[in-house]
Amino acid sequence: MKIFIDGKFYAERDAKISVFDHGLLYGDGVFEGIRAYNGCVFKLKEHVDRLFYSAKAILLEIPLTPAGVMKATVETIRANKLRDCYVRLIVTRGIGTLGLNPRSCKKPSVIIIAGKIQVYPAELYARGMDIVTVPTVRNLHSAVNPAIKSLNYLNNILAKIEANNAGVEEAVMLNAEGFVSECTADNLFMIKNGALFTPPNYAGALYGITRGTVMELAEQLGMKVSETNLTRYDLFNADECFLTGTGAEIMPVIKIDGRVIGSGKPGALTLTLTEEYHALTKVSGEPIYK
Ligand code: PXG
Repeated sequence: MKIFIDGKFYAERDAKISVFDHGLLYGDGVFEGIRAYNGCVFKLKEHVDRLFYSAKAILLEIPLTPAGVMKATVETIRANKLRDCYVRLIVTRGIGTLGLNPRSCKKPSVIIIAGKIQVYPAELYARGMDIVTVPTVRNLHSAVNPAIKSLNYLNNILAKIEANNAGVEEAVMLNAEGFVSECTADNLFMIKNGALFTPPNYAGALYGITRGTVMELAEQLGMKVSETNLTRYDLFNADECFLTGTGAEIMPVIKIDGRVIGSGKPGALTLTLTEEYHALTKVSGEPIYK
């Protein structure tokens, strides 16, 4: 595996960063999780744009232009001769002193890893997921805005541990007001009477790229799409529910906190949206091999 660090490629065992990097010391940095399908990087521009928005929000100056980051991403995949892969794009604050002051970090680092995709088993997509609400609430937008895809994922990791301790794979996270925000690494959607609903960013949701794609696909299918506050009651009484994320794509949810959702099977509109999503991943994206 060849890993991109600050403009050079390194073999896996030589791909190392300093213990004084504030990405390690404080989780000070931003990242993206991107996917390539059949030789094309899906929604590359959207991911790179979000990386720059996250960086701007934490006053981190990425030492490349957006076009430069896109080019480096494609080159990293090409260097690894991959066609279907998962890409982790990371920008850390860089090497500094042991104090948290970011001004001690003179040069942010850009790291790009193109690797295998970790996907849930096919049976889970066919059966649908059982999820639970967890005690850890989503970060306040007035504290660390959940729109920032930062290297500081403890909020999500705590929720993931709580879900795993309850014997399930994913968690519904609520915000401090008790409204639904999202899951630990996926956005959450519900369908009621043919209309699609998902929480807004101010409820603690990341502006997910898959979320945006699914909202567009639903509109093209003539569905009404709303970004609105949702309660657990709304989820329990939904006709269908699903998660979206670059890794998971669209995962049906069939049970929440012991309440069966809809028929207890992946819903018809969820399956239609999944087919449309897969079709789009096959025909769009930035070509890796021109
Ligand atoms: N919410 C959160 C908190 C996320 O981290 C999503 C929603 C979905 O966003 P996209 O843009 O992917 O549709 C994410 C992104 C992993 C992993 O290894 C998962 C994500 C990112 C990076 C790694 O499971 N999810």
